[in-house]
Amino acid sequence: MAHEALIIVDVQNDFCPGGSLAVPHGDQVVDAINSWVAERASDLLIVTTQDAHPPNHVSFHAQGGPWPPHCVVGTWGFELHPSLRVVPSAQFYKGSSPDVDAYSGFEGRLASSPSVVPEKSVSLADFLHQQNVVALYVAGLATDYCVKATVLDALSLGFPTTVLLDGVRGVEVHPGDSQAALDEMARQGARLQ
Ligand code: VGL
Ligand code: ZN
Repeated sequence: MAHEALIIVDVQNDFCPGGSLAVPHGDQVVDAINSWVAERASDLLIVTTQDAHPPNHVSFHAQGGPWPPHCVVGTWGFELHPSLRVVPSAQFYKGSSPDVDAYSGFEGRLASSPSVVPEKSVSLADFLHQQNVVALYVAGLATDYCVKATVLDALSLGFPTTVLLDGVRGVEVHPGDSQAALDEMARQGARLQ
């Protein structure tokens, strides 16, 4: 049977206020996602993605990368926000190898534990195809990085894709980055809802 799926991108403690790479008002996406899911018909497939970095990840300042350490597997900051009230059908992890960064959820791999993510395990695209997913909704953090990359990959794979505007927030390293990201997603064919 054909399904629609919601991809919840990186709603992790480190991207919320109090975390090491806090997105302003990042925690506001949690209520928005909970409400949206509660109002949906039950045939919605839900998947989560998580940034799942080792302590020496290439994107961290100590390795010359652009970010403070964040979402290190095994830490509180890696965990999904505790108020997120969803039961995902599958959880995908990305950025697991020390020397490669990954913004898009489509670089994520299915694993039963985030500390062992086999490079050859099922990708998000494989999973969505196996489940006969025909359209996607995307919410989460951050609008101007991982949400944007995930949405652009979804569109290139041919999925009709809707961004839930209440359910996304951006880092805004430069003011206007989130709006520019949304404009780019729309230009590539995303529906903004
Ligand atoms: C992200 C910066 C670094 C994200 C991940 O989830 O948008 N941003 N790593
Ligand atoms: Zn990261």
